[in-house]
Amino acid sequence: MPLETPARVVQELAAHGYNADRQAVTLLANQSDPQRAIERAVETAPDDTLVLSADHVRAILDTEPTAGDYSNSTPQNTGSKEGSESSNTNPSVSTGDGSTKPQQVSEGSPVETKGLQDRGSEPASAAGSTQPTSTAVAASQQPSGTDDSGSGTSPERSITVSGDISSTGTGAYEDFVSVFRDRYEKLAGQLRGRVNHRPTETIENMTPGSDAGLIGMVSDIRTTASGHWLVELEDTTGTFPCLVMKDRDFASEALTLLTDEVVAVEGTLADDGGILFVDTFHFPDIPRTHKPSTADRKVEAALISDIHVGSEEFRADAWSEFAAWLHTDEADHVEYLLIAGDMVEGIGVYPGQDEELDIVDIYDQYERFSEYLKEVPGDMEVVMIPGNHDAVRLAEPQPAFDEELRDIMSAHDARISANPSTVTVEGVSVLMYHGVSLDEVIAELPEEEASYDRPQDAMRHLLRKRHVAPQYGGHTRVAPEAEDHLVMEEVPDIFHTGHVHKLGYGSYHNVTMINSSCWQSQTDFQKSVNLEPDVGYAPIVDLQTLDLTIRQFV
Ligand code: D5M
Ligand code: FE
Ligand code: ZN
Repeated sequence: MPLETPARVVQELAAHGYNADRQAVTLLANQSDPQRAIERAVETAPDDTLVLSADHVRAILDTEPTAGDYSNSTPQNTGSKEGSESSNTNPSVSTGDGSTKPQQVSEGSPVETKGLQDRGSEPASAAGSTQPTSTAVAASQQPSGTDDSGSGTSPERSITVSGDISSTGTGAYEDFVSVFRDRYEKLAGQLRGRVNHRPTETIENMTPGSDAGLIGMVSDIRTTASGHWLVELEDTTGTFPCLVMKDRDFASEALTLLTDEVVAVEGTLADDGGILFVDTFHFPDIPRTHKPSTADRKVEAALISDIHVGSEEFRADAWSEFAAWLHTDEADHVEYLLIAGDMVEGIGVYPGQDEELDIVDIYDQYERFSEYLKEVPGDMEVVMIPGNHDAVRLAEPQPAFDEELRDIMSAHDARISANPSTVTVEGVSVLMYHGVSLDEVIAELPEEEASYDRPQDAMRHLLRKRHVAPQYGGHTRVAPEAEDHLVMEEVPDIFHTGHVHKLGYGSYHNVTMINSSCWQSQTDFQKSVNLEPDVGYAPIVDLQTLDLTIRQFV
């Protein structure tokens, strides 16, 4: 394994049971033979050392005739550029100082003067108008792609879809163990290079009062009698209690935690060693340096969800207006249609649903949906994933529609994939996830952190946790699998969800977030839970610039 990057040096040291401070890691990574330098550093470390210091590394390098000259910080090998970059590119650390606030999207010159940063609760400033409302929001930086194709000679379309699972889970206890173990491994891997951490079993034996850090899955969160937060973190060696004092400026971070997410903490062990007083939280997070990819030509995608065909409240009028618009010159560049679940209303989804069904047979609902899909121009590329109203298992990840349903929906030759899936459209990666966990995030977090009026806030928390459905056992059903397919291993360029029937958009560390409203008026059930849906909006993304335009069709 090449060891030219700090992350790899950290891994190698961890394999020997050591951490090192950041400067020491950089010194080792800059060696022409990092492997040998690490071995020497480890061999000569004092017995009780857990963390290798830069001084120690310098001392052994000074006695090493072929080692680099550190008084002159010239990189020793080609890996050192990458090394020095990544040593200071910690993804955002949540210190409660506001550093993880969503990045404002106003940078890119909104067309309207309302100062659209991200989308709040007021859909359609032009509500009531029968014309489509158009609101452009620049949600990205400059495009990185270059248009060398010349206008009029469009390169071929390119689209790939990944994430389609063929379920391997048996539902056995071992599958739950392996899915959570895999989650821990994947997310701990994202945190390891950034935190000086030890396994919990080692921390239990450390000197009381010393500094310590650990990476764990949140197994419990409770308030103490005096109003502090006690967060129990679990890793593969045990659990350890971590106390967040209520008067610390980052204490509110504890309120954003969900059970089963993976975080890292650093702090000081109590005098009796049995608890860690937290000084900092670290989330897997999206690196601030993320640069979204863009298409090489002018091409657009419409991102929608929650069509609910078969419901009495399905808005056929709005749908047909949208489909008709797609045939107009204005929509010439809209070549892709991404649908993030709830194609149909389904049956037996909530109590009393049958009284509001227009079509009572689930297959007839898909037949009708297919007819509506045919209104869309035949040359559009369509991608569909299921939602909780669709006829696939509820537990996530939800597999793609089966053969019978694919046959019914074959009209458009649509790409049909699992929930969640990543679809890469002309280089732009879109993480499509129906969004059932948004209910959970909104229910668990304080109102100012996540609400139905601003689904993009809940989406931002999922991005920070690098997991689409962190909490197990509530609204979201997680399927036992060998692997956790719900971890965001790669940073998406666009995060597309639906489910809550509210329009919301924004940008977080240059990831464009879009929650795409619905095509169904308020149901009695939604009335009973006070849900006022946003109906008939189509967010359109320019894939070359990542600018977003919201159109309304009611
Ligand atoms: O979800 C539409 C919205 O309605 C979503 O935010 C959840 C909410 N909803 C749906 N079912 C329930 C139940 N049983 N309790 C509370 N809230 C709910 P959709 O998936 O389209 O039904
Ligand atoms: Fe829905
Ligand atoms: Zn839904």
